[in-house]
Amino acid sequence: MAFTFKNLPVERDDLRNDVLSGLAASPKSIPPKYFYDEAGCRLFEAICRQPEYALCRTEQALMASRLSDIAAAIGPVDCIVEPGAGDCVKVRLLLDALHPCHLAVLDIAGASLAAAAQAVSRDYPDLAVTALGMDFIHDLEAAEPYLPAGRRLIYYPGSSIGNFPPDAASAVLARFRRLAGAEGQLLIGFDLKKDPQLLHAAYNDAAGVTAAFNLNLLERLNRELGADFEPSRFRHYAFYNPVAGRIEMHLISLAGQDVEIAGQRFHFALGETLHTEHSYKFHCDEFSAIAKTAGWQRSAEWEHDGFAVQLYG
Ligand code: AVJ
Repeated sequence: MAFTFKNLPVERDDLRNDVLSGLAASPKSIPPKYFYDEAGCRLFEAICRQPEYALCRTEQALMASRLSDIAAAIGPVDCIVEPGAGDCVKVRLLLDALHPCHLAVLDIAGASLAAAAQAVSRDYPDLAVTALGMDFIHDLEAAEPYLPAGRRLIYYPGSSIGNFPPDAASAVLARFRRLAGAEGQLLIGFDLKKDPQLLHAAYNDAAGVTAAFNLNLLERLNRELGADFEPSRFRHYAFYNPVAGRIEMHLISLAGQDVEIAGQRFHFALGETLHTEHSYKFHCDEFSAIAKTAGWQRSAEWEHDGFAVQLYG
C-alpha cells in the first residue's frame, strides 16, 4: 500500500546555531537530539544490546506480555503517530494488536528512518505508511498536513521523554496533545527511579558503547561543521544525580584546549564539562502530574522491572 517519505531536514544552520550558542553558554552544552546522525543511530542501537542497558528490552518485554490488555485499553485507532521512531521496530507490536489504517513515523534521522519505514511498509501491505524526516521537537506542527483525520494514538516509547527537564517535557506533551486532538490518546514509556548502581552501570557499559555514542557527537561536529575537536582529549562521564532524579552525561576536557568551530574559537579549561544529555527517571505519579499540566489524563498504566508504560486520553 501507500508509502510516503518526506524529508523536512534539519538545517545545517540549526545545528551550527545551536552548537555555537550552546558552547557560548556556561556550562557548555549541546542538545541531545544531535547525537543521532547515522553513526549515532547505529551506536544507540548497539547500546540497546548491552547487558547493562536493559531499558529497551524491558519495555519490549512489558509490551509483549501485556499487549492484549494494552490494546483493549486503547480501543479502536485510525492512525498511530510515533515521534522518534528510529528503526521502527517497537511499533510493530502495536500494529499487530491495533490494526490501524495509517502509521506515521517521525525522526530527525531521515535517511535511517526512510529505510526502516519502507521495511514496515513491505511487511504490512494493508497499512499506509508515512515517514517524515524532521525535527519534531523544533516543529511538530509541520507533520499535521501529512496525517489523516480520525482517531490518533501518539506512541512515544523508550523513555525519550526523559531527555527533557520537567518544564520542557510538559511543553512537548502539550504539543502531542494538540497533534492528537481532543479524541486522541498517548501511549508513553519511561524509565523509573531505581537502584542508582543499576542506572550508573546502564550509562557506563563495560564495552564502552555509551562512551563512543557520547564522543561521536564531537566527531559529528568535525564532519558536519568542520570543527577540530580531538575526541581523545575528552572523557565520557555519566552519573546519576539523585536530587534532580536524572542521569547526566558529560564530555569532560582532559586538558586546557581551544577548539575552532565554524570560524569561532572556544576554550575548554582542564576539567571543564560539555554537557550532552539529561535522562530523567520518574515515579509513576510524578510523571502523571507532568502529563496533567499538558492536558493529559492517565487512563491506564503498566509496570515491569523498573519501567512503566502509561496510557493517556
Ligand atoms: C533514547 C533518550 C531513552 O536517555 O537512556 C542511551 C539515550 N543515552 N544511553 C536514554 C541514551 C545514553 C536514551 N534515550
